[in-house]
Amino acid sequence: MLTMKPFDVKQIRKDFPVLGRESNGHSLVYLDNAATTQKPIGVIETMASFYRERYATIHRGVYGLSQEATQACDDVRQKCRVFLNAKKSSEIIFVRGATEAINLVAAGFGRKFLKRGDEVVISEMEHHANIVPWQRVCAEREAKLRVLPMTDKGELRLDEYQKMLSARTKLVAITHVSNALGTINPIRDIIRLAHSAGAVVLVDGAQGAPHAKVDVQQLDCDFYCFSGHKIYGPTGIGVLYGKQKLLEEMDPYQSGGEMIRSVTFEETTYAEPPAKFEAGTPAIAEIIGLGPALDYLDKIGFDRIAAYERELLTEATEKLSGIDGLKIIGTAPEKAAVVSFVLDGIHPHDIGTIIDSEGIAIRTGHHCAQPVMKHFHLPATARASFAFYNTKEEIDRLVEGIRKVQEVFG
Ligand code: C6P
Repeated sequence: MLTMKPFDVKQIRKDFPVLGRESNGHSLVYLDNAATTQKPIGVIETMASFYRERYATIHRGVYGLSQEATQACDDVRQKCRVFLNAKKSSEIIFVRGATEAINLVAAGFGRKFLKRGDEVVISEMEHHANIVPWQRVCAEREAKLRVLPMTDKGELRLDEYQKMLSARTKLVAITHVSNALGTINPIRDIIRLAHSAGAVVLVDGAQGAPHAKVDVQQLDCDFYCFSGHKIYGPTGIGVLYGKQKLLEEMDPYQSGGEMIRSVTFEETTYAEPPAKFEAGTPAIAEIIGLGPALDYLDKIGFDRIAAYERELLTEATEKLSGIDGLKIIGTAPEKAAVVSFVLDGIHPHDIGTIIDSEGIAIRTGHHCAQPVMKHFHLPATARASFAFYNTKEEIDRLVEGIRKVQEVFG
């Protein structure tokens, strides 16, 4: 039997320089990983050395420096292909992040293929980035936006989903993991059912890709997207995976340099994917910085990441549940390491502010998921979201911090 190498979190933390700093006179406890993750030294140094020693534009230069930068970006596209197990690297589109990826599909697929009376299915637990682009394109195309409800535990109602799907359903856009609740959705089933109704599926992987191995061929999703900054890489870079055939059929998103084959004042023809969707000079240093982030995840391995994060989730859930007056929001059996909670009589913003004075960083608010807040009749929650560099001692610090908050409000 194969045994996993022990998970040495102390050693891992040494790779993330910021984790060694103080905040408000205490050692920093960073628990806002669903918003954005910290960067390993390899990412920081790769970007710095690119700017220091290797910086140039890509695709356009006949000179060596530019060719080197072009090769480095092509190598990262290839790494992204392997990361998602896409068939071809032309199915990997560089975007600014998950938000831009979803807008790209709403514009490039939605505007072109949605017709009056067609339906787009999203869910009640979507982030605004996977609601608003669909609302806008449905209004423009006179299509109907349908919302798959969830239970009070934060699980999608698959019974309702089956009833909702019909020949009118053109697209299903669902999050892999909820940012506000932590629920891991059964996306394989969701994709299979959508396909049997003839719909294409976009999976918002902003919170999924950082926590588990994604295999787009096995999932058979039509689109999958994620943000680099949530998987230990730079901001300003993300990935949209799309099936080659769909990318060829879709319209481009932005127009300008790089995305064309030929331009005259009478007519423009477009380049093949991925260039067709990558107008303008890309985020070169950020693309290059994404490479070592993917290497880092690969080195640790998603089996170990998932197992360790599950331990953190279990421990945090048990310890927080033991606090009188604390209620966890989002109690689905399949969860990523995200714990949203509220405290009796205390506004989440006060929780966030007071525990910040203890050096603990969590997010408070509606988490860009106002329909989730509405479901639970809440204005906001406090959210602790964990990464594989967090420790059980940090969970204890969070618990102590929450007890301090309760003391202040006595
Ligand atoms: N969620 C959070 O704190 P961008 O901003 O494009 O990198 O990612 C947008 C996005 C899309 N989908 C989901 C499920 C997300 O969680 C996010 C970003 C952050 O929860 C910022 S609101």
